[in-house]
Amino acid sequence: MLRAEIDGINLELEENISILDAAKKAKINIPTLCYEEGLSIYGGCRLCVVEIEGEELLKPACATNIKDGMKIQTHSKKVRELRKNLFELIIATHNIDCQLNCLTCSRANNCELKDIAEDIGVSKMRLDPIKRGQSIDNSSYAIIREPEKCISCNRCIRKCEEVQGIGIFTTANRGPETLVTTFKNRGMGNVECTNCGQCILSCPTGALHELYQKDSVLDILNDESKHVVVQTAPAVRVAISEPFSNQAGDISTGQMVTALKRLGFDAVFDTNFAADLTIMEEGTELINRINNNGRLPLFTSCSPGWIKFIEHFYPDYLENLSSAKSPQQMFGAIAKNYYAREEGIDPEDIVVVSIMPCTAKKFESKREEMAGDVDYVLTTRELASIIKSAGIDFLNLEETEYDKLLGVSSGAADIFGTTGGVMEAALRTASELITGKELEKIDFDSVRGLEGIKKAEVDIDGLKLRAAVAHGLGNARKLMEMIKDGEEFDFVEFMACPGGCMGGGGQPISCDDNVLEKRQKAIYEIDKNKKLRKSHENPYIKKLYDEYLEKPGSEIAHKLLHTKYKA
Ligand code: HC1
Repeated sequence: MLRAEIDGINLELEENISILDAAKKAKINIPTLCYEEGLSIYGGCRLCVVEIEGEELLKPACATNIKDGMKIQTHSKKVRELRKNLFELIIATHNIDCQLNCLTCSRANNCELKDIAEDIGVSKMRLDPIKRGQSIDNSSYAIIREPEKCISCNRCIRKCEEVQGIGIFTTANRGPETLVTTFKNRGMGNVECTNCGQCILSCPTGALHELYQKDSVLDILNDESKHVVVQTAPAVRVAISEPFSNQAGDISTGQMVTALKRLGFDAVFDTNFAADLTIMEEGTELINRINNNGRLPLFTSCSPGWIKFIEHFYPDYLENLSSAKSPQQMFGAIAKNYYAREEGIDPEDIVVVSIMPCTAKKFESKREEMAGDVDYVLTTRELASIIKSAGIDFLNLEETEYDKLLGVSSGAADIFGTTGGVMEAALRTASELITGKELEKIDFDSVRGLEGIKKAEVDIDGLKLRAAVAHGLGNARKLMEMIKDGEEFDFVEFMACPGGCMGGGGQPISCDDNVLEKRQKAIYEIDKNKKLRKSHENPYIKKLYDEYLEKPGSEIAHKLLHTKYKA
């Protein structure tokens, strides 16, 4: 044990703890900018400097470990003055003419710079911002980069490289001219970006944000000739309230449906209905591949960031991907065909809008393999912003149920929103369809939790199904290497984002360190409280097959719900 004193508070601390972490234990906030929990220490911004007794130079708290007997001041006069000067320098290299641009900035409502300026006590800027003449990168269907707003904190670089295992960002130039850019400045749409949007969650300034489609959706809602239907992804309902309440883990399904109705959507449906449908199609494919010596392991195909990843880095394994489209795309196909027929609406007049926790879903909807199933994709953040600007008091809304035909789903569909959920949903259905018996225990604990790679062997009446789950592309790469090295599985769930979709790049940006745990708990809570907990028991899925699709894997199901990815 070490002993140290921080701001007059005596602490007993374990070895190898940074001053920053030790201060947190003493409930002392030290401002940081380039630091992010879970990423390597960069120590570039120096805003977290502290004064250590007996040392002349101030030291960065994130990069300096506690030594026994240390006496530290985190907010002395010397510290505060240096922080102020450093902050002004950082801001000068960041073309945030905040007075002009704040109103339209993507981080206007939760700006880290604004918070830090307040913490440090900056009241006026003495330096003029340096304009670097960088133009906006809008080469991607999912993510926009505004280099003039970048302060080179390198968090996007480290997130992309260390967590996602990709590394599309790099730095160019030196000193005040330093820039974060992509390889040969080619643009996000022309490098190996998977569109996962994890960089957006790390960017403190709004230099990275999704490609906005808010205005297009508002315009289409005003077009009387169109029948506009909306679908909401499993993970949106456990995060949409965060921008209103500043608190994670609340379930707001009913309020979200009410808000969408108030915004003027003609029908409010659930992606979860299509998640149940996915289980029927993907489960059938799995059983067929096992019974007919098909290519194994079967890989899930619902995460578009993961699809882009395998296309870029493991094209030899594309045949392992399930041919099932993602629930988002299946929903669009069913809305424009079955729903159109049932309601007597010309499919040309149906517009499908998705609300997704994911930036890559924007890209997915534009893929040529998807044939216009979905017209617009909004992130959870975009929906929150539309709700706010419509003056809707979200937290106090009454609850409404989804519209019926494509709005009823099982708990198995709800858990799609967390890592392990697709696997568990598939196991519930596959077990019962193979054995013809009701499962005694419906929860598959071995695929739950936030461990990066999970493995399980499930005994289905003598059939030993070897399953694996990976979330976050860094873990996906590790699991792919295990598979390349000969480790054998039958079915593998891959999700591009840490935590699965609940941690998607389109979710509200949270400062709660436990946000994923809280959202995950909420997802399992929804599942636990549902009467219907298995995809194959969804009566509206049965109706869809009886009246339209015939049976899982039928010719028409293949035409509408399946696709093939090319390298
Ligand atoms: Fe997901 Fe999916 S679960 S990919 O994580 O299969 O985005 O939430 O909508 O399509 O259902 C995302 C979430 C989502 C699809 C489903």
